Amino acid sequence: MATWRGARLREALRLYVITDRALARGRPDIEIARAAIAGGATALQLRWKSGPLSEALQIGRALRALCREAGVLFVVNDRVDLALALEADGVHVGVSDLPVPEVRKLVGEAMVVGFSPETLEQALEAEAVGADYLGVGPVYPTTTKPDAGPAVGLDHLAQIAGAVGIPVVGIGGITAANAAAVIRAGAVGVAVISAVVGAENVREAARQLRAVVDRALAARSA
Ligand code: TZP
Ligand code: MG
Repeated sequence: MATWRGARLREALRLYVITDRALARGRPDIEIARAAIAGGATALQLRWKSGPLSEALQIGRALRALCREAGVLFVVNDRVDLALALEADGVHVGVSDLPVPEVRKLVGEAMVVGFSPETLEQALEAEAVGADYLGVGPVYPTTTKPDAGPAVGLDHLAQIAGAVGIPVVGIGGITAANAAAVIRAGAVGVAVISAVVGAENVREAARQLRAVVDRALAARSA
């Protein structure tokens, strides 16, 4: 398995698209993923919240193959067992999932471990115990994840991104209209569901977002 660390991981976190059946307008996850990758998605996360795991495994295998072929980081949300079964590149956990040290014990060193901290303290702790990247949000209000809590805002994101050495992606309510501000706050990329998965033209939505992120990153390093 190739190792996604350092600059390679930061590059892979530019446009992080997360699957969501409910928002996909009946289109299969694989179709959404193909279009998102064609538009410039650099990471894809399988987010499976309900339904049989056997089906998640089947869909995940197709997504896994697609991402491998395209050189896109493939991450599984919440489920370490599913990530291992799919030989995913990464697994992403939150404060209600298995703690990062336990996840690391299970997945080994090669797999990327992402974590969603709710506080600066949790962010620093996650870095200390070996998380590879952080997802911080919801940056803006979102209805996609009902239990995500109120928007944390750009200042919270900037505080965490400034305090840790690992890459941070912003998540929650991010669109092409507000993604540049997320990058200016210190994120290496944006994680999105509705802005891409819910778009009528998934490829074009991904292309626009990717262009905004690329431009903002280039301006930051100029
Ligand atoms: N975690 C924090 S906000 C969120 C998740 C999974 C939902 C992001 O979805 P959207 O549609 O991009 O706001
Ligand atoms: Mg989770």
